[in-house]
Amino acid sequence: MIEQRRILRTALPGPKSAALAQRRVATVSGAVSGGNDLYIEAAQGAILVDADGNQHIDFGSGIGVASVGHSDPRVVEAVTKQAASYGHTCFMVSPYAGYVELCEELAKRTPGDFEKRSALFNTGAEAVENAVKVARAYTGRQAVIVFDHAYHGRTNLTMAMTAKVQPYKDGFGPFAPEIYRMPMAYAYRWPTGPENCAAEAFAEFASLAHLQVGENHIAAVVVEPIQGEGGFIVPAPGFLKMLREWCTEHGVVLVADEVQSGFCRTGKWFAIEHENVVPDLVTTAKALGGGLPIAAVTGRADIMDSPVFGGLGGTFGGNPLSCAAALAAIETMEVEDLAGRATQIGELLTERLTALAAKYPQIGEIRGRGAMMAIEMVATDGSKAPDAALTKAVVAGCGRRGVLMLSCGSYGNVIRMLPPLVTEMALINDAMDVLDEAFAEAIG
Ligand code: PLZ
Repeated sequence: MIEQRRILRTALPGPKSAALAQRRVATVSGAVSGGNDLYIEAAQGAILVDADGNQHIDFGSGIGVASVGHSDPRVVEAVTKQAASYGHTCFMVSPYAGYVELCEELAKRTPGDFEKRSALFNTGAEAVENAVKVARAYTGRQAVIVFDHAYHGRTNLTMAMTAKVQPYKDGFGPFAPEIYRMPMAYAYRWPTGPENCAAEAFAEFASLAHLQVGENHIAAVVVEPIQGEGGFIVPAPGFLKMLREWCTEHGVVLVADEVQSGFCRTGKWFAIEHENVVPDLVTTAKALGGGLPIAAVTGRADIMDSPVFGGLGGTFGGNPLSCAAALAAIETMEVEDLAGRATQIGELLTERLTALAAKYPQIGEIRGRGAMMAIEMVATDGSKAPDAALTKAVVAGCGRRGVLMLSCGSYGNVIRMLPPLVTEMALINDAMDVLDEAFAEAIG
């Protein structure tokens, strides 16, 4: 058992981590993204133990994956058992129960009380790609609508769907065609004020869709119910509902990309439920696998069954180990009421962040839902100019003190908080104390 406590035994990074960082430079592509130089040797619950024995509080969860906590006992047991039994047969060749059982769970947990079907994949990007394939097959149309600040992945199609060029798309074109980007209802930065945001963003969307694309060419609208990499932007209330109604009116498939926001993270099984909106398709990954790679597209049976037989698949999609892990992770979410825990974490985070914002006017906005919370750093002159330098300094200051925080946002000025949903409140408080210290140090 790893004690759920932050412990610093060496300067960071310690000698073993530093040595690994050197070996990395000599062997890992310099283009692979990197955060810190702390090499992890063990992890449990909300604590990461590095190669030098330092214990860090994990506020990133491996980018929203470890919602059930690191090394969740149910996941460990299920994967160990599965590995000893068989590791891979390929569902398309020799099927097995785990795949079917996971599709049953997905049908049960995702929004909508209609008949559903799922297909399983390996990564979030692959799930998004397949949702687009399905929507195109179903509608016989090609165009796909995405939004400002969107992140959907790094494959060719999903790069086109992702908004930000640096670092995701730079030099990697040409990109897939028939992707159209529309304004996001980003209330904090909406020019005429947050109260007008949803209606005006939707009006602009509807106008652009009509004038520049044509409703009858649009296969899908793909939207993150809370934008992840783009800055934890919660669409202004009502915006998702307006999109839903518009999609229904025009026969367009509404895809909720819940890769980052799904599976209890926001205090409900899926973030879109907060807006009482039912999408036609949902893409999931990350937390679904409890640490193993797996992804899914789930939705209306008639839509999911519309591609030709054999049109969906892949060697590893729904690998037995990943299915076993996902079934165990879902059980933990249910039994431990992790949605309820996410709500509690969100309440404590909101309280602590509100106090910090009163102290540091650089915090322009606190936003998010449940255990998917963020703060946006801006200039203090009222201009809301993004302050990426301060963001970087605060994240680094947290890192030096043993709290792993992640930044995000189109302007790199958002600190996001994605602790495992099993994180004890004492650890949340400790991390918030550290965040306070890091702010004080960075501001000087
Ligand atoms: N859709 C909403 O958040 C992945 C990517 C980090 P994959 N987000 C983290 C990085 O720098 O690569 C994500 C997401 C949403 C799709 C994806 C893509 O999921 O499993 O990384 O392919």
